[in-house]
Amino acid sequence: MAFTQSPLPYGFNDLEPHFNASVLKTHYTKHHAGYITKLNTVLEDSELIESPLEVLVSDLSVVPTKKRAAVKQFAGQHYNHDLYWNSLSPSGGGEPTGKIADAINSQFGSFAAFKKEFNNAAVTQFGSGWAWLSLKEGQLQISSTGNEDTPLMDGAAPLLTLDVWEHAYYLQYQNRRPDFISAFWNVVNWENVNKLYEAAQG
Ligand code: MN3
Repeated sequence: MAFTQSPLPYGFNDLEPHFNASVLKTHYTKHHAGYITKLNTVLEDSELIESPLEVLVSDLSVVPTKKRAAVKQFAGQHYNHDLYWNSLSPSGGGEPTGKIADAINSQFGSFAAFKKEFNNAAVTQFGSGWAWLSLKEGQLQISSTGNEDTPLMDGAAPLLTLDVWEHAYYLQYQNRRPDFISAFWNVVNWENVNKLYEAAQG
């Protein structure tokens, strides 16, 4: 059983006008799908193709040295994009709800302060990468990573991510990454963040 792409949990048009259909369609059908194809090609002669994705991403020691760089790249991208699609929702946006709202308020002081710190991580990530909200040792943490790296590699549980590779926004926002980040807050899937937060707490 090779790695497969989960269906996008909404239609390509459903995040308009914040994220337009051409951005989503190209991103999902070309970029994300392409990473999965490449991951399967690298592992086509290996039992590792049966591994849970999280295992490959969090522990590369199971991968033969000569395949390690490619697996890191493509498995990381596959994992990150899966979380990214689930971080977005047509009925998302607005203030956080549920337990994550309480945790954000108690740790960052307010949603506004949290948002400012997350925005800063997303804007200042130089070049291609990701902005994150994760849970590590019971604490929420905001971070950014380059390329395909993820806080999962560092033992944290990712809860929310924003793809800040140019392919994620250039078709709609060109070089205006801050406008893309502002648009993101209109479609954040707080329900999914809460689900992952509760799961990460065990
Ligand atoms: Mn991407």
